[in-house]
Parts: sequence; C-alpha cells; structure tokens
Amino acid sequence: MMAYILFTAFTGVAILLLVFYFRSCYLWDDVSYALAIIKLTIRKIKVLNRKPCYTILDCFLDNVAHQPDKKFIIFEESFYTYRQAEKESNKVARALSTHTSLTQGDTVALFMGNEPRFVWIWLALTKLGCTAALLNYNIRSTSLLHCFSCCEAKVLVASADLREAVEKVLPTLKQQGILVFILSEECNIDGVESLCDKIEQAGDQPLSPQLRASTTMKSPAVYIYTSGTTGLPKAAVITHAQMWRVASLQALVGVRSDDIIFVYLPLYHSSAFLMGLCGAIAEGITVVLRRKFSASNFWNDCRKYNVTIIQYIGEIMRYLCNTPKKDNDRDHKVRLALGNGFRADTWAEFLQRFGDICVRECYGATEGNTGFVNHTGKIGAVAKEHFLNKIMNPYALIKYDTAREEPVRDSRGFCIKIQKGETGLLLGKIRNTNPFHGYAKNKQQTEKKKLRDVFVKGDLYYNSGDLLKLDHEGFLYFQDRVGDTFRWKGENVATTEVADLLLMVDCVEEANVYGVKVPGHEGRIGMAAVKLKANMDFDSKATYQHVRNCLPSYARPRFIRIQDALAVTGTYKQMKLELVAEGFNPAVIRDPLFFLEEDKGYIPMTQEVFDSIAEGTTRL
Ligand SMILES: *[C@@H]1O[C@H](CO)[C@@H](O)[C@H](O)[C@H]1NC(C)=O
Ligand SMILES: CC(=O)N[C@H]1CO[C@H](CO)[C@@H](O)[C@@H]1O
Repeated sequence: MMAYILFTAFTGVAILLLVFYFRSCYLWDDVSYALAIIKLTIRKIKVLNRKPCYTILDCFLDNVAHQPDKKFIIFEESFYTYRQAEKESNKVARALSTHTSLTQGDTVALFMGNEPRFVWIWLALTKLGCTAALLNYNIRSTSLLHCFSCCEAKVLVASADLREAVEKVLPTLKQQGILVFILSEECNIDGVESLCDKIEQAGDQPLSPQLRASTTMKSPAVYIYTSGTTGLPKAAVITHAQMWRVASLQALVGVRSDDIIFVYLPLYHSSAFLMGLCGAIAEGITVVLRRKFSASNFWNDCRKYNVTIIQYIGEIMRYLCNTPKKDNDRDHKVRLALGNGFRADTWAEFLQRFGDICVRECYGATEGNTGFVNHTGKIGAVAKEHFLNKIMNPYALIKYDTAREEPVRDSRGFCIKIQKGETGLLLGKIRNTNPFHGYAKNKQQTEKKKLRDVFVKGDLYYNSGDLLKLDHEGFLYFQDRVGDTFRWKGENVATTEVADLLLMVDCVEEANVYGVKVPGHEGRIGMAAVKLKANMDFDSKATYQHVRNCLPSYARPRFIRIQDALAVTGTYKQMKLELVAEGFNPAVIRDPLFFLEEDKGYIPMTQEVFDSIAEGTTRL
C-alpha cells in the first residue's frame, strides 16, 4: 500500500515537473506542496492505522512523556506545561467520574468561553471515553435547549458567568434528568452542583486507558455546532479520524516544533479547536490562549508572548487593518497566518502594513469531507487546483442555478461540470477515505447534505453549499454560500432559525430572513421581511424583547421591513434574491422600515440613519 502510494506520488511529481516547466510560474509552489502532501499522507496513514487506536489524546500524552516541561497553554499571566495540563485534566476526570455515572460513549456538553479549564475538561472527557459537545456560549433559551438535546448529553458543565442562561433553561433540564455543574467553588441553586471544589479534592494520578478502551477512530471525539445551510444549529460529528485530518493542516502549512500559536477565536468553533488547539497538540507546540479577540491588544499580545503563528477569519484581518497605524506595526515575530475568508483588498493592505507574513488561506466546512489550502499565497484565492488534491480529496464544481436554488442537470439528469472562468457549487465525493459523518441524531439533515446520481447513477457526493469560482490559471475563489445561511461577524446565521423565532412574536404572521451587504463590512447583516397579522400593528417593543432574549447579537435582524405579502417561488420557497438586492435604503424601499438601535429597540428607519451607517458613523 505504502510503496504503491509513494510510487504513484513520485511519478506524479515527475510528470508534474515536466508539464509545469514550460507553462507555469507556480512550479516551485506546486512541487513543494506535492511533497508536503505526500509526507503528510504517509504520516496520516501511519497514525490512523496504529493499533491500539492513536487519538489526539494519545498524542498529547506522548508530548507529556517527551517534553513534560514545555509550555502547553499560556493564558493571561499564567502558563501550564504539558505535565501540568496532564495533572489538571486527570483531576477533572476523577472528579467527574466520582460525582456522575458517566461511562464510555456518553456525551457531556460544555458551555463556557476560552480558558484553560475548557481544555482540561475536554481532555478529561476523552480520557473517560466520553464525547464533549462544544456549545456556542452566545446561544440562549430555545436554541440552547435544542443544541443540548440534539447530542443527547447527560451532563452540562457551564462556567460561572453563564449561570443566568443556565437557570433560564433549568426547569426543562431538570425534567430530563440532566446533571448540571457550574464551574464555581459552591452553588446554592437547587438542581445545580458546583464543580471546582470537587476538582480541587480529586487526585491527579493518570487514568487507566481501560476507561476509554472502546474508543476507535470512528467514535465521535467532539460535537461542533454548525448552522450548516438550513434550520437550527446542528451538531456535526467530529470523529477522532476527522480530528486528525484537520489537526494535520498545521503540518501541511509548515508549522515547526518551536512555533507559538495564538488562539483567540472561540474554542467552540472548529477553526480554533480543531485547527488551532488540536493542531498544536499534533505538533507538540505552545498555545497562547485568549478569552476574546481584541484589535487594540492583538499585536501587543503577539509581542508579549512571542507569537509566531496567528489564525484568522476575514473580518479579523479587516479589524486589524482599521486600527490606527503605529510605528511598531512590524515589530513582532508572527511569520504565518492560517485561516479563511481573507478578502483580496484587505490581504494586500495587511501584508503591506504588518510585514511579510506568509498567509495560508484554507477552505473547509466543519462537517465537510473536502477542503483546500492555498499553497501559493495567491492573493484572494482559497486554493489552486492540484492533481494530488484531486486524488486524495476528489471534488467537483458543478453548474448551479441560484434563482431556483438547485444544481443544473442535463437531459439525462446528471450534473454539469463548470468550465474555467465560471462559478460552481462545490461537491466532495463521499467514500471510505473521505467520509461524511453528518449530524448527531439528525438523519434528515444529514441526508439533505448528500447529493446522489451526480455524474453516474448511484454516485454520492457531499454538498458543501458553497459557490467557488475557478479562474483560467486554476485558482479557486470562494464566492458565496447558497441558500439559507449568511455570515456576520464571523458567525454563520441560519435564516430559518431566526425566522422561526420571529414567528413567536404576537404580531408576526410570516417572516423571511436574509442577509444584506453593508459598505465597509465583511459578510451580511441580518434583515427580515415580515408580514403582520390582520389588523395588527408592528409591536416594536415586543419584537425587540423577544429577539434580544432569544438570539445572540450577531443573529438579530438589524432591519425589519413590513410587507403586505411575502413573495414566494412556484414551489412556495421564500424569495430572497430581490430583497437582498434592495437592501435597507429607505430611498429605495417603500415598505415601512425599522432599524434595531443597539440596546434601545426598533426605531423607524430614516435617511439620516441610512447615511450614518453608510458613512460608518453608526457602528454595526
Ligand atoms: C520572547 O523572546 C525573547 C527573545 O528571544 C525572550 O527574551 C523573552 O523571554 C521571550 N518571552 C516570553 C514570554 O517567552
Ligand atoms: C508553498 C507556498 O509557496 N506558499 C505561499 C503561501 O502564501 C505566501 C504569501 O501569502 C507565499 O509567500 C508562499 O510562498
């Protein structure tokens, strides 16, 4: 098997050298990328086939054995070595196994922000053979309950500052017999137990591997919530094998053992957790963990902690470029930036201002089975087509009808590949080595992401829901996400989820939610077209209160447009394209229009408000 792969790969490289010699100035990039992929694939095959099964936790334990005194996590003014992290997580594991009846295969939901304890608890759960469900700490009430129950968790662990959010859903949790822990020394809420005191009292000796003997590469390692493209958040199943796949991206982009990575994005997302934290464990490097992103402290932190690698999402890079220029902008050790969504204009500005940082733009969905790394650093591109990528990671770009929201099929009913210069829907072929595990306890949504009979009868693909453009040189550019999700402030917002919540407001009969562009901002901001019940007025106060209680700020519709009737397609799907195009300009829109003023409520939209948003005086 190995010899065969090596042979194919090297023959491939030889052919590639010849082919590209005369036609490409990206020869060196392509070759070095090919070598990196081959090296990585060999490593991956070795790791994934090890017996007994070798998870990221085992890799962590090897780091503890080989470099116990190396710093693992640096957080605020403290640091923890690999050995200390091992002891801390042993204590958590012992506390949990003493005070709960958790056994292998059970799920525990984590509801907390970025802090070292997040890491200890996850390690502890893995040591017990359990799965951690990483809840987004911005969600509340119905969404929180939904996320909690869709992974069938038995225990909830929440940080002390989220106590109120937990108390609100406590009656339902109690009904379901859920054990609730708060990370504090003591707790006097009926039905909630404190956890910190129990961790303090627990011993720190290693736990028997027997406790996780039933873990395999195919067992769920964590659940990460994604809005996917429709409906309420779904728990994407991340198996131990998938965890390795994403973690090894760090090796692919050339991370070295002396690197220090800055993790400030929320750990409940896959980029910080899988690519950042798990990747750091795979390479045995140091993580600088921060509670939250801060544009004004970003470079000071990088200098203070000698950070060499940063992760990003497009919006972050824009925030950094928007900070006032300083003399010491280039005074730092950051050499590599890893992430996605970097827009071409910001990218160029960023490099010019903050120095020659190697940017590796990646593309991939949490639950997806395909992904790319921009190995040439071509500004704006997510990747360049590469034959090895096509072998390891077979994908296809097909023609997509954005108005009808479905793939274009030919007379025989098959999909059509796009030509160079066109934009198409990205599909990833589902097979043993590129599986799609779908969503926990949600067969319907899992099936919805699969596309069958694509090029031949019976074939099966994962539908990414993303539109990518292929240019004439073979570079791929992310264009848009189809259907029912938009991105705002780095978070995906599922339009149907927001619409469902609006329907709970008394005066609302129908709601159509979509995202609109705002000048000077990445992504799209939430807007809703609403039809009111007969003889009722828009109740701005009730709407505001409901939206504020149930939705995180990035998901709240900032504009509401009242319509007599909502436009639907022939198949009764709500039409969004026209609404999106019309945006929120009161000069264009005749319908009554409302604007959500932060911390105040919905006020009538005026030309002044519009102008101040367009000029950037009103911040969104
Ligand atoms: C950062 O690097 C400098 C020089 O290499 C060193 O003196 C300093 O102690 C380092 N700081 C930290 C926090 O490791
Ligand atoms: C392998 C490779 O060539 N990577 C490129 C990635 O992007 C940076 C710039 O953004 C280039 O400098 C690298 O050469």
